[in-house]
Parts: sequence; C-alpha cells; structure tokens
Amino acid sequence: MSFQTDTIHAGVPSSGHAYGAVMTPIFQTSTFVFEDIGKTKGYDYTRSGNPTRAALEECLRVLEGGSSAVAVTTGMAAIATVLHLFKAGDEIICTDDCYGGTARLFKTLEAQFGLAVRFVNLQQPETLSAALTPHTKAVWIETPSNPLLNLIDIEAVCTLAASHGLISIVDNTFLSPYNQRPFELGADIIVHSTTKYLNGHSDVVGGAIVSNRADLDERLKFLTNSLGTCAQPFDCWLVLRGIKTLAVRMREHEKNAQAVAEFLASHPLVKKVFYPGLASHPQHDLAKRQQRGFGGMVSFELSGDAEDINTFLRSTRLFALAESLGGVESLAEHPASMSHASMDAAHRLSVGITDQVIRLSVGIEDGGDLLADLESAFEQVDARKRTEHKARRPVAASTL
Ligand code: P1T
Repeated sequence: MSFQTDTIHAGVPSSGHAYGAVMTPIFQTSTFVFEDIGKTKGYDYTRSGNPTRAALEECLRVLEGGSSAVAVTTGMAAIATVLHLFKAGDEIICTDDCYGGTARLFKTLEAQFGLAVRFVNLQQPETLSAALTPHTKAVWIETPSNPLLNLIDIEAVCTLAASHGLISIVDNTFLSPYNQRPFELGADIIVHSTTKYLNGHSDVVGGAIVSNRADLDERLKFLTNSLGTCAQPFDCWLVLRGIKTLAVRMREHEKNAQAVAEFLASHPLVKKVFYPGLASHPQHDLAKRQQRGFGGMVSFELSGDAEDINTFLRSTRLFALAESLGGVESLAEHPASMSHASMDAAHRLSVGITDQVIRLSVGIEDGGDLLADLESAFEQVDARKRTEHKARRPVAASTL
C-alpha cells in the first residue's frame, strides 16, 4: 500500500471493528475481565496493553516501516523510556543542536544517574568517530534540528554507528514519516513527539517509540509497561484520527512554509532564514536526498534588538505566540526564552540559537493570509525602529 493509504488503513483490522464500526473505538477502560484464571481475551490491564493503543502502535509501526511500536504519553516520555535502555557509565553521543527539553533530560540523567552525554555537531558525520570512547553505546540524531533546521546525514552517521556497535536513535518529530523514513537509512529506533505533525491538531500531547530491531522490541515494550509511560486510550484515538490526514496536511504545510521562507529571504528586516527547502540552505542537497519534502518549520533571525523581537511576536495575528509545532494553525515562538529556555545560554549560543532567532510553525491556513500577517508584523517593527531613531536623533543646539 502507498504511504497515504496506510495513514488511513494501517492498524484497522481488515475484518473491521466490533459491530462493524469503521473507526477504531476508544476502549476507555483501565482493566479487562478474565475469561478464567490465567485466561484473558488478549488484554488484562491498560498499562500493559489496550486495543485503542494497539491500533495506534500498529499504524505507527507500518508508517515508519519498523518491527514494533509503543505509544507513550509525550515525546519526552518516549525519550526517557528509550534512555532506560542504558545504564550508569554508558555514554551517548547526542547532536548538539536539539530540542531544549532533550538536552535538559540528558543533562539531568547525567548529573543524577551517571549516564554520560556528549553533545557533538553531527553535521559532519566524521565528528562521531572523534567523539567515541569505549563506553559509547548510542548516537542520538535529531534532524532537521529544532529550531535551526540543520540536517544530519542519517545514512552516513548510522553506518558509522553500526560499525562501532552503537544503537542509532532518530527523533523524527520535525518531518514525520511522510517526509523522512530513518529505518531505510539505517536507524535502529525512531522517537516521535506525536503532539506535533502526527496528531496535527494541537489537542493532545503524545509520543511514540518505533523499533526496527527484534532484540529491542520486547525491551521497549517491557520498559513502557514497567515505567508506566504508556499513552491513554483517548489520546491514542485522537492521534489515530489525526494521522489519517497526515499526508494531505504535510503537503499543505510545505507549500506554505516554502512561500514563507522565500518571503522572509527577500525581506530587508531578516538577517538569515533557516529552511532546508531554500537553495541557499547549506544542506539543501542532503535534504533533497534524504527527505521526501522540506517540512513546515521555518526559523529566521530578525535584525534588531530584543524590543524588535517582542514587537514582531506581539504583532502577528494568525501566527499565535506559543510553543509546540505541527498543528494545522500557525505558531510563532522565541526559542531562547521559550522552547530552548531549558538549554543553558552558553550551549544555545555555541550552536547558533541567538536571541534574534524566531521560529515559525507554518500552518495550513491560506498562504496569502499568512504572508500578509508576517508583512504587517514587519511593518510594526519598522514603525518602531523609525520612531526610536527619531527619538534618538541629537537635538539641535539651541540658537538662543
Ligand atoms: O512536548 P513533547 O510531546 O513531550 O515532545 C518533546 C519533543 C521531542 N522532540 C522534539 C524534536 C520536540 O520538538 C519536542 C517538543 N518540542 C516543543 C514543545 C517545541 O516547542 O519545540
């Protein structure tokens, strides 16, 4: 089946659901009646398994092309669960420019539980070799990165990692399996914040772990059950529902994002645009090679001071000032004080997340309306700059 067909049918039993229901029912139950001592109808307790969750897990497994999947409560729960595969003294090499919450969790586990993390720029795959120690067990890849849209050559890094016996883990949140299929490039585990494009409607927080290694499948299921990070039935149902329009949404996100990126690139108040779909993006060729599309996230550096940034963010009407991404509605945020506030300032600056960076999650509203919204916010910034310039002009010396 094609990917688009799978978004609608994967996880739905070919015989249909109970009573012929076309859509997956929500089994909103904590527990299941046993048929007899030691005999269930397939489920015993929702932490260990639930039919609505199983439907989502099967759907995600198919979409990523893996061997198993578990649906968990949030993207961070997915990351935390995967990190329980490792023990004190193990070392993980993590891409240095990643989601702020990911960096915070790694550092917390390092400080409290002795799991070592090395943040490395993986844009040049060779840097992985230089960072390896006898204790290195895994490499953590986030591509495109949040919020700077830097890319990592998944195939090159995973090949190198495999040659050293490391587990390769890819956070595929920014592109979704519609645009990027890391297992085809050698990854062992994929994590998702399903909060984002997979659900797509900003009405649920969720996460997922998909594995492509038989030896990890059972371990990840065991950890999800033991830690209790499993997703709730209603949330699973919402994500399943969202996934049915994933392909259609992703095409609209990309169309609008490309237009926004081109508009920003030509705007005099914009210093730099970060979008892999622009020919000027330093890894545009890699994006074309390893991604089906460029996605819906665009970041840029506004030329101006903190008050200019604030003016811009206060002035948009369609781009709501909010964290998160991947919903049908457009959002704007300031990584340094919002999504990446949990990354320390030195780390942020070392990877290029300056205080001037603004991140846009470009929604699927009418593209013309989105550009007009951005243009009017820039006009506000421009007006402010002109007023300030006037106020600062030296007062002419008195002729008295
Ligand atoms: O928010 P949660 O569902 O727990 O997902 C965490 C997460 C994991 N990986 C990536 C790449 C992410 O971007 C996120 C969450 N990011 C935001 C909330 C944000 O505004 O960037």
